[in-house]
Amino acid sequence: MPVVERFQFQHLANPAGSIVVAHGERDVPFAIRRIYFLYGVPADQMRGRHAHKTLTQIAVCVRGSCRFCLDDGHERTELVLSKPYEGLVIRPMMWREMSDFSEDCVLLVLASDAYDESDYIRDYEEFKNAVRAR
Ligand code: T46
Repeated sequence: MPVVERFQFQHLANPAGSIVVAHGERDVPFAIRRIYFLYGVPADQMRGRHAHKTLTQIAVCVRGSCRFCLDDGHERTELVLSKPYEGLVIRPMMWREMSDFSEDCVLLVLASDAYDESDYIRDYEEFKNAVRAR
């Protein structure tokens, strides 16, 4: 799997404005079991700093922008999300860090499962060891 996997939402634009649409299991490659969004994140804050064992997610900045750093244990890549119709697929066992949130940033996340703290790996060394053990 590539480290960076983008997701194009269906984008219906006309002079009256735009609509962005996604159907779970049809467009999005999983059943959407949860959505959440981050907003009001101060510009000097970093979030994430973890990987998930099984969760798959798609993150999209529906307003503003933020920087993602993705790390699969072998390769680390950075990118900026800034388009409300361009998502980022984050597969299991991908370390992520989010930073440089714009003041108006709203980061929407579609998730394949319910919140479960036991699915998180929050220690980078533990993450690297888990990747090595695969
Ligand atoms: C991810 C990135 C992109 C819940 O109780 N339920 C939830 O559904 C979520 C997402 C979080 N929480 C609690 C757990 C923590 O006590 O909210 C607190 C902050 O969560 P966390 O530090 O994990 O937030 P981020 O912004 O570092 O990470 C979040 C998601 O947790 C994570 O899955 O991939 O956004």
